[in-house]
Amino acid sequence: MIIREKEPANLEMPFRELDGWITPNEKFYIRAHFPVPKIDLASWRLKVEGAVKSPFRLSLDDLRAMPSTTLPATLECAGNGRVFLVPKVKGTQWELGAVGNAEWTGVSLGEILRQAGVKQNALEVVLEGADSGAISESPKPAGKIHYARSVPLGTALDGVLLALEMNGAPLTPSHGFPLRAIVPGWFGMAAVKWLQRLIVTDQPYNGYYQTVDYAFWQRDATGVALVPITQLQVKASIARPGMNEVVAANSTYKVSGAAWTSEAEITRVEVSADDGATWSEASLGKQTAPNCWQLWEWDWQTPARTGHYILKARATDSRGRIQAMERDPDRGTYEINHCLPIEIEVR
Ligand SMILES: Nc1nc2c(c(=O)[nH]1)N[C@H]1C(S)=C(S)[C@@H](COP(=O)(O)O)O[C@H]1N2
Ligand SMILES: [Mo]
Repeated sequence: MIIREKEPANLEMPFRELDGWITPNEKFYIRAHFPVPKIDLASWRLKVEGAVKSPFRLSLDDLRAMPSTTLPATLECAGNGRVFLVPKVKGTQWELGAVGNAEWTGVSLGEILRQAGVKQNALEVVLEGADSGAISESPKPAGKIHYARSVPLGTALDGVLLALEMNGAPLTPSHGFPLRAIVPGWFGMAAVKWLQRLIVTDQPYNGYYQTVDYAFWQRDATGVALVPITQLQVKASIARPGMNEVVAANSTYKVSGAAWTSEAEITRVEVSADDGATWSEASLGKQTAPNCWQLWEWDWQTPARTGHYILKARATDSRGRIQAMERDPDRGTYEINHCLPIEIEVR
């Protein structure tokens, strides 16, 4: 793993090593804002509170005794690919590997909310982690805060898994043991780890990681407004060749990678070996599932002429959304899904 930060651990998978639809746990990127919280399992409870008829607490055994669901989902950090932004921006300088696809097992959040009885005026559910710390950059609240994020009630009732396991093994401390949220089709920041509290609110939640961080400028008929980052954006990413790789001239090179989107399927991946002048269609891997990436590959007849080349990949989804060639500056330091240039050397 590539170490982006030692403490808290922020680790990236060398994306060149992508070699299967499921990312093994030890290769799955780790993103954390604060150190892994110490959790005493004997006293740990998931608290369910706020705009509910009967607030309650669940122990780990209670959760394990509930009906369980297993589903695969792709998680991508909203800052994945940040190293490509020009000019350079602040934030973890992820290359391509802050993304992975895993099978998650746990309890549906909807089931828990139905047990608590959501009140008529409920609007959102705040997912709060047990980790906390002080923010260093302004604007910032004073003192320590917990990592927290919200989802709209509709998503909470139907589209969130509270996961106990990742690829058939209990979550590791870095990935959120004992319990984390998985919001399929959303960027990673919604997948709150070390869950300790679910708070049903009757107001929009304006927490730090919802408004100051993990937000972008959205333009519509009313003008421009800062809104929370939510769903994954259509994107194809090149695993091989890797950045600055040397490729043999006059040969066949299997260019490969993965592509993903949200609430749609990837219908097409194209690859360009001449910085976007011409495109060829890649073949898509057979394994797919909703809100999961799809692998793809393309046989490149490498040129006879040696030198510097730029590869790009471009995905299209079943809703007709095509990956943009140019960066949308309103996305700030997040949602880096324009076609990224992979510079290589043909020798
Ligand atoms: N409690 C808590 N949950 C969190 C975070 C965090 O810092 N604290 N980071 C989020 C971000 S930004 C991402 S991309 C994912 C990463 O999940 P992973 O480390 O299991 O890959 O966790 C999310 N959940
Ligand atoms: Mo993230």
